[in-house]
Amino acid sequence: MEMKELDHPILYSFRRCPYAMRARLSLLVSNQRVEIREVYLREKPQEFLKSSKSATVPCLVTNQENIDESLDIMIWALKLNDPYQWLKMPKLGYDFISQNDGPFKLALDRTKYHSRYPNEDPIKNREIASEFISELEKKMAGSFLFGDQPSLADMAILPFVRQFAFIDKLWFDHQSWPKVVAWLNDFLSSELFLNIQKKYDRWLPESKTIFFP
Ligand SMILES: N[C@@H](CCC(=O)N[C@@H](CS)C(=O)NCC(=O)O)C(=O)O
Repeated sequence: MEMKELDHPILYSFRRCPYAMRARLSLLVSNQRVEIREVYLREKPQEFLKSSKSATVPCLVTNQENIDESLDIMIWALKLNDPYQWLKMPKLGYDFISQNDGPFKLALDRTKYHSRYPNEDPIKNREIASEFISELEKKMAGSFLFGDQPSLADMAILPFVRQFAFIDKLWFDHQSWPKVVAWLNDFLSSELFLNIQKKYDRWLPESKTIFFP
């Protein structure tokens, strides 16, 4: 099959997905322009399904490869251009990301979507998720995990902490993790976050091209 050369990579994205958020954060900060295609997960377009092995967003299609994991998209973009040195972080940052993507996300889903997990106790799962937040609180070295500048770990984890916090924001804000609360609130009001959360119409094959950033 003949493949058309792309002028820009294509990002299949979904506004509210925390994995897609972190991909957009890195693409924005590294200023890697992509064609953004907003996918509705309930009605995934054929073009997306042909590109994404896992049928999950985000998925980045370049002329060389299809990158189907959000963390790999972050690293791909930052290796091209990392103006704020997000990649410069201690190994512990990668451990935090693994904990986030593994046990924390598992417990978060079992808290937030508890009706999908009738055999799971949402309170117990909220406690498990809270242990991770408490660990972040302990390690918070400044206004970010490793000091006063954000790293890959901050940006890879914040969209998930946001999702956990918004299950019950009042409850979240009243737990004994003030540094995490400030870290999240600063992120939510940042230019960076506002710029990755612009709304796009659902992509259809006949849609006109929309670039991000
Ligand atoms: N490991 C993937 C996971 C991405 C993921 O699970 N995305 C969700 C949306 S937040 C998804 O696309 N789910 C497929 C579906 O709901 O059909 C990554 O990091 O990119």
